[in-house]
Amino acid sequence: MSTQLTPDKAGGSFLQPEIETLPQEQIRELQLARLKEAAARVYPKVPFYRKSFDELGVKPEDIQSLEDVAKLPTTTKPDLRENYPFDMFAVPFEQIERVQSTSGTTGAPTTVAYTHEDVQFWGECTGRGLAMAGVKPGEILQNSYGYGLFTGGPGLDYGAVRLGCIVIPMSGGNTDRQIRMMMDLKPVALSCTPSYALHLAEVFRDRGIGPDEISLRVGIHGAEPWTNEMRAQVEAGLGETALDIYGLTEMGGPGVSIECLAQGGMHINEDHYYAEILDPVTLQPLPDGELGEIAFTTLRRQAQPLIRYRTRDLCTIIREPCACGRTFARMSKPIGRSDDMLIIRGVNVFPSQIEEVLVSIPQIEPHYQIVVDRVNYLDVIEVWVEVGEAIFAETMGDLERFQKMVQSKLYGVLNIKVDVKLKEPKSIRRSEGKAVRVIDKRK
Ligand code: DLL
Repeated sequence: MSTQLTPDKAGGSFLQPEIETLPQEQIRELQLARLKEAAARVYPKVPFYRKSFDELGVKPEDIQSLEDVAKLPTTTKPDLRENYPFDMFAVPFEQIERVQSTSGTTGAPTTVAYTHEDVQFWGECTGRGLAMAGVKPGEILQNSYGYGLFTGGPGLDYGAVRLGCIVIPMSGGNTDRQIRMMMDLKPVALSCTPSYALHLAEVFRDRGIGPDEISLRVGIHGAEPWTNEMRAQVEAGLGETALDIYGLTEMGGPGVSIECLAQGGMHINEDHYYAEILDPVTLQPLPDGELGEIAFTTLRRQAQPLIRYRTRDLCTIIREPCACGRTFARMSKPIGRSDDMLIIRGVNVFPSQIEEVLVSIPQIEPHYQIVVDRVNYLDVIEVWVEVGEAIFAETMGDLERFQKMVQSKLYGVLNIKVDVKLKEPKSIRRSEGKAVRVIDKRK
């Protein structure tokens, strides 16, 4: 039996219109009821939460309004590491269906566990995302997020199953095979990181295949920060509408929030997640519209519920109605992570600010690397940028003038001197998953 979809007002569809268009007041009522349940679930079952609730002198019954969430303790990545691998579980092992994990490249890995129902809810969230992107039952999704411990591959896969579309479980890498499948099976949708989407676009271009010969209509790209300038390049290169998707392992993976075809921020699945923007220093909740760190409470998860998990991602919450007709609040593209912010000679620099400048210069390819070092006690920042074939063929003097121009554009935005190093076409390593943009040698 194929899933019945209802059109939204932006060209996509609602998977569950009765939930996705619920008036904000009713969403808040639902969230309060589920927040009370979540607090009541973790307090007796997770020793870490019993201890941290007790330390603050708060009991689950103290939650009488959504604002009372501020009385509850926050949870951080180090908390999860200390309780690795099993101590955050809130159900017996017999009820757990699977675990996924972070890569652990920056420390001990953190795991997330799912009951059968948690997995169904996960598919519901990503399935809504595919529907809002306009994918229909019977159409084909090429899923090029990594399968395995990373949540990207399985997360989108469960969404495709929920929606009833056809999934090609490509996983990441093996670009030749990706291209072959895309040309042969003609998927309408592609899911992968934005940096990998750009790489695919580049390979198509090198093989003389134009965007109009590619069957893609829509791309669902996330798992790393990317700018709207980068979005424009992906759209032009692949001939698709590129949408953003956000999530993190600790919250169960992709699908915490997803963009609709109105492309004005990502709708938070508010029936599953309660979002707050916190001041990263005082940890006080900030009003809607202000930039801060987004924290989430899982409202329905059984195996490993988390209360006020501090993501470190910096963004704003948008509550104005969206053109698509969804009532779920949206979050803006994260501008970066509070722990990714580079402090160069006292000046705060986000990699996304550098990306915005670089991608706006047509002669530069959208592949770059930021290298930070300390020389004679002074921070220095180099930005390696890859130039296109045309500019690479120019004279030394022209290249020098070009380099100065890039440098001064960066100075205009960042207010610090950046050393720009021009690199040959195709010399910067392409990513197959998440791109590593910053090498900080000071650490
Ligand atoms: O990246 C889950 C995911 C898979 C999301 C596929 C979207 C698509 P982690 O590996 O745990 O999980 O990394 C989570 O990645 O805290 C953000 O810093 C960053 N991130 C994820 N999505 C976005 C996005 C997956 N759309 C961390 N924009 C998060 C910016 C993102 N940053």
